[in-house]
Amino acid sequence: MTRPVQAAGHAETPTMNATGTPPAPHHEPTRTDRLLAALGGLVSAYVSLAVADLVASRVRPEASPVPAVGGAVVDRTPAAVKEWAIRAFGESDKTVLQLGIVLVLALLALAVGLLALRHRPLGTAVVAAFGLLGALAAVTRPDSDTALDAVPSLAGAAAGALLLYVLTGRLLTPRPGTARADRRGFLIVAASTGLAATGAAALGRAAGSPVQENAAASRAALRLPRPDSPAPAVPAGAQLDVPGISPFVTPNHDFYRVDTALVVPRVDADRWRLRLHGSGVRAERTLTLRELTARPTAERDITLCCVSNEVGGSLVGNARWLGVPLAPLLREAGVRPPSEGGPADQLVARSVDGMTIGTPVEAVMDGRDALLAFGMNGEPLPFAHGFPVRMLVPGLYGYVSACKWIESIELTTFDAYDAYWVPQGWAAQAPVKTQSRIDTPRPFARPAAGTVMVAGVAWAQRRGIHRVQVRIDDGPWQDARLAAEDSADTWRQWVHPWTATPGRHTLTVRATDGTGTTQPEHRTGTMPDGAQGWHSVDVTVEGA
Ligand SMILES: Nc1nc2c(c(=O)[nH]1)N[C@H]1C(S)=C(S)[C@@H](COP(=O)(O)O)O[C@H]1N2
Ligand SMILES: [Mo]
Repeated sequence: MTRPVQAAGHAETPTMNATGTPPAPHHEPTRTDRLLAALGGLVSAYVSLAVADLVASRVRPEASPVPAVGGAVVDRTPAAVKEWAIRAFGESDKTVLQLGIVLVLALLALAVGLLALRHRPLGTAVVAAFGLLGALAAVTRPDSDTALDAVPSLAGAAAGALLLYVLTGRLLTPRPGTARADRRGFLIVAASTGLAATGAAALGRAAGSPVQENAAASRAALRLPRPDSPAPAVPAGAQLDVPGISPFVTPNHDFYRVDTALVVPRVDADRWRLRLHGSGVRAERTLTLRELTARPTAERDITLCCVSNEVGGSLVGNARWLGVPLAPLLREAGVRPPSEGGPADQLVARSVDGMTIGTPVEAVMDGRDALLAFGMNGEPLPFAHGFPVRMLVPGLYGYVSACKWIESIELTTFDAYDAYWVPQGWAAQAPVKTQSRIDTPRPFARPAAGTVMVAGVAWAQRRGIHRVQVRIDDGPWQDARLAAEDSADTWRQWVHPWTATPGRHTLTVRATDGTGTTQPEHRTGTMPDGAQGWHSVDVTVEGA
């Protein structure tokens, strides 16, 4: 490597360097050179990420540096910050995180570009170091099972480092016959590599990833079996005819999504296996999807909700799931619940991306419809919702029951093992709390005076909704009309026709569950085991 002429250097007298060629005459970098150097850092970083992404699409999309580093950041982020992110950005939280990472990288890239102008080998080495960091993040992700995952970051870093070295060289080498940097050479190299990387990335994306194509093909080929135990028909009166109310069945594309995956795992169903093992399992076994779907199947309507759902929040949905009852599968393998003397009180489900979710064995085996589900509203699970198989246990929040992309089930104890969210401060066991929500009118709506339909949904899975009441301002509680109940495991719509008078009003709702318990007034936050409290909405009724 030839030693570059120092930008702000002190080696004023030209000396022979290691290769014996005379060094180029010295010139001082101008402000424009420094600007270009920073730009060179940016272009190098961009090319580096594009190359890494292209290589990752061939190896494993999750091994791309931004999602890999993002995943490592997510896992090390304190729970309170994650809560805040979910609250502030909702389902865009992952996009925001990745944008944040790209922004930080861009700032670092500008700095590295400037550094390289002062010290070319050092600047280049910093790029290489970032590559190592990305590679380390990729291979230490829980879903990484091969050192190949380091390749995208390393390849990207190599490309980026080389480019930075070349670009900085243009700025340090005077244009022939002048004392000025070869800016034209710089711009030509920067523009052509930037364009080439963009083109390659676009081509790579258009070609698709072989890994993902197999998964998509396996999903397209999956024929859902007919349910041996069909869900009872949804009663006609379960869906109220009120504009603005949440539909009784949440369409798949509207179903909320909460998980830690920066790249949605796309599992090839043909290669998928579910391993069942652990304490009290007499016959450890591994099932293929074909073996699983060949078992007796059940179809059930189940409302799923997230522990991070605040009072009035939208992290809840209701779907018709098709799957295999989990309890008989466990019994066949020799598992008994603690109430029958079984040694394991916790079932730990692990997903292909390393998520772990701990569920009480007693709950799974107490007769409720705990499922290993592969169908959602009549189609194979969407990738974002856990294709090919996820768990569902009515009455428990998703983080303690609903493992997506499940790959193993281990029987253990709560004493012996903390699942993913538990060390972060969330409760190890978390039955769903009763919630009710006003869907319409929306907050700060301005309905006209007269009859206004106040309506929404309420849920208390396992217990069912017994009554919903609405209060206008500080008035008396009035019973809302309940839609027909589908099952105790599904949410229930309700409506209250309100004779609205002009002015500002506060509408409040509360529900009573099937055990006769009414939601408490006082609101609590979502940590550690779910929010509670009454939902209210402020509206201004327009005069006639
Ligand atoms: N593998 C995996 N499964 C997971 C999660 C996750 O992060 N990873 N999140 C859980 C949480 S917190 C919830 S609320 C539900 C959400 O399921 P959905 O995204 O299909 O609505 O999935 C659960 N299963
Ligand atoms: Mo959740």
